[in-house]
This record gives sequence, structure tokens and C-alpha cells, in this order.
Amino acid sequence: MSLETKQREQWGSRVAFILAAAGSAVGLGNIWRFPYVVGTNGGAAFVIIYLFIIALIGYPMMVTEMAIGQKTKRNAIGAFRDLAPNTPWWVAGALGVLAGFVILSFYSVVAGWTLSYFFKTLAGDLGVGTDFVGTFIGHITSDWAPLFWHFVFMGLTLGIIGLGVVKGIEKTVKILMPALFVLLIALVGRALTLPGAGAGVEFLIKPDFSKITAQSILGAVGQAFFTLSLGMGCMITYGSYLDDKENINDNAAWVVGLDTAVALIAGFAIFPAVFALGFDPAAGGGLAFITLPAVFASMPGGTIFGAAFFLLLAVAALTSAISLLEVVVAYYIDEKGWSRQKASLIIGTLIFILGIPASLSMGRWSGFTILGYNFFDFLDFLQESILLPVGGLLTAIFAGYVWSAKKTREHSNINKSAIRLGTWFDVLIMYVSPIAVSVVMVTGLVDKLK
Ligand code: TYR
Repeated sequence: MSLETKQREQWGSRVAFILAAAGSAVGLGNIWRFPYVVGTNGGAAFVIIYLFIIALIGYPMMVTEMAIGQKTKRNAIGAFRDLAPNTPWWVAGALGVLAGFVILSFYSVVAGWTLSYFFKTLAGDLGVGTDFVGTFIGHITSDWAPLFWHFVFMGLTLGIIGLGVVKGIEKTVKILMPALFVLLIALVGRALTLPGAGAGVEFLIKPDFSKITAQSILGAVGQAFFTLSLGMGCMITYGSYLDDKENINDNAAWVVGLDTAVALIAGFAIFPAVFALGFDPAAGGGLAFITLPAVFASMPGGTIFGAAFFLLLAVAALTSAISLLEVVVAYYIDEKGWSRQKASLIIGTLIFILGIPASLSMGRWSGFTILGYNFFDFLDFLQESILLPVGGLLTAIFAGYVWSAKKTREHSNINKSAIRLGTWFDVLIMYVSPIAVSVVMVTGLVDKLK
């Protein structure tokens, strides 16, 4: 069945692994999605709940997935098969492969908007006095331009994955992630000095818990999994390319820490500007694309600065997209014996095709809805409220009870690391994660469907 792992690639160094995993985690989820779900869920109270979830569920889950990958050296499905042969646990991995398809199809559409905004900014089309809302809506509701950029972005993604883990993924992330970080910090500086920015800071730090509903807590769980690339075997896959000598606990902490920092920094870049410039914090998926160009327009050198930002955002999206595609591709290589090139091409093309209705559902096909969502939002609902929470739940139960919390912990503790997992880890993975995720998921969905 599975081809042997002898020629399996490995990350070139510890830093390469951290950057690749952080590259997967940091993406549109931090800069596009986090601010908008914070905005639609009332601000600071949501952020606090989200931070608790990151610490109590996100970190242990990150360790678990990386440990399963490093231990088995297999793709998302093969890893479960390896640790629990002849059981139906492989289904947990299969859900992840499905999630890879679903997420990347709409992710690539948004990444395409980013590419197009890079060129719009560069061409000076987003200067002072632009109707930023109208420009954004005009772009996403049109037929061809977003599809063209979706096509370009998927082409880049499958090209990199076709090249392989080291040549493709490692090279890209090493240079570009640090640049994005620096630019974001500069943006925060500009946003905070706009007159009226204080209201945005308040929105992010002064909680109003009356705004929290069962659905918003489910949203926080979904966002935590999404932004950390958890619950779908991505970190299992990346962990499978990690040398046995490398420690997991510290690396996982780096990835979780960097990802959370970038999301919070993005929040502090966006909300002060939203309030200062009079936009609606609950505007939804357009928030970053409406607010940030307005900030760029208001600053000296905004054209260059803005263009650089959208380019780096596209790159951050690319380093996440390649990890989404890698989950699916690694499965076809390991278990079906496909060549890397064949798997990238076929799967990348199928995902591109699934993204077409997602893109058109913003405009021409917006009348077609499922559960009240257009197709794009339905895919996002599916991954946020079902695929990732169920995937995370199954992974926690698997690690806690099937592989056993003790073995997971012992594996993660083998190599020297600053963080040592104690029995607190067992409690988090055996009780806290599964109970919290199931309760939140059931109440959130009941709330939604009633
Ligand atoms: N974490 C990525 C982001 O925040 C998105 C992503 C989700 C990537 C799941 C991989 C993955 O498996 O943009």
C-alpha cells in the first residue's frame, strides 16, 4: 500500500521547518479573516475567547499533529492508518484531505483579490478620493478579473508544490515571511496615528461579553483551527518531513506564537483605521481590502508601501496555500503512488474548478444559496463550523485515547526542548479539547439552524 518512506524529503533545518509551518499558519486567516470575524463578532470579547482557545486547545493540538507526523512519516490519512491499522481512524485524515480541497478553493479566490490589489495599488488606482467600498465590490462581483487572478494564484501554488518540499516550500518562506512582519508593524504605526484611531483600539481591548453567542464561540474555535492550520492533517503532513532529532514542543510554540502575534498586529493595523476613517467594523470579508487601501492612500509613499503590502500578503497566502495543497498531494503520492508532478497538476486543477462557483457566487451567481449562504460563504461555513472542528475533535480523541496521551507526550518530549509537556498536556488533550470542541460545535450549530 504505502510506498516506503526512504526517499521522503526532509526540511533542511529547524528554522526551515518553523518558517514553513509558520508560513502555513500565517496567511489570509490572520490578515483578512481574523479582523473580519472579530468585527462581525463584536470585538474584544471575541478576541479574549479566541486567545483562550489558542492556548488551551490550539497549542496542544499543534504539538499533537506535529508529533503524529514526525512519528509516522506519513500523510494525513496514512498517519492514522500507521498508528491504528485496520481501524476506521483513517477517516479522520480523509476529512482533512477533503478540507484541503474545500478551503483552498475559496482561499485561492481571496488570494487572487490580493494579487489584483497589488497591481491596482501599483497603478495608482487606489489614491485619495477613491470609493474604496465600491471598488472592492466592483472587483469581486465581476466575472473575469477575479477568475483570472484565481487561475494565476492556483498556477503558482501547484507549480511550487510540483517542485517539492525543500526546493518549493522552504525557499519561498525563508525570505518573505520576515518582510511581511516588518511591513505590518509599520502599518500599525500609521493606523494608530490617524485622528480618531483610539476608538479602534478600544474596540479591540474593551470587552463587551453581551455580544457573545454560541455561534460566535464556535466561530472562535473555527478561526483558531483555521489560522493555525489545525484539524485537517496539515501539521501532520509538515511534521512528517521533520527529522527525528528535532524537538516539537518549542517549534510548536514558535508557530502558535508567531501566528497569534501576526493576527493581533493585523487587528491593530485595521481597527484603528476602520474607526478613524468611518468604516463599518462588521463589514465582513471586505474589511481588509477596503480599510487598508484607504490607509495607504492617506500616507506618504502609500503607493509603494501599499503595493509591497499586497504583494507580501499574496506571498503569505501562497505559503499557506501550498500547505493546503500539500496535504492532498502527499496523500496521492504516499498512498496512490502518483508522481508529485501528476498529483499537483490534477488536484490543483480540480481545486481551481471548485473555486470558480465560489468566485462567481460573489456576483453573477449570488442568487444561489445553501442554508442562506452563497456558495463562497457556504464553503467557509463548512470548514469553519464542521470540517475543522470535527477533524480537531477526532485528532484529540485519537491522540488522547487511541495512540494515548502518554505516548503522544513521550514522543513530543524525546528531544531536548525548553517546554516539557507534563500531565497537564494529557488533561488538555483528553478532556478539555474534546469536551470544549464538541459542546461548542453542537450548541453553535443548533443556534445556527434554529
Ligand atoms: N492557516 C492559514 C491562514 O491562516 C490557512 C490554512 C488553513 C492553511 C488550513 C492550511 C490549513 O491546513 O491563512
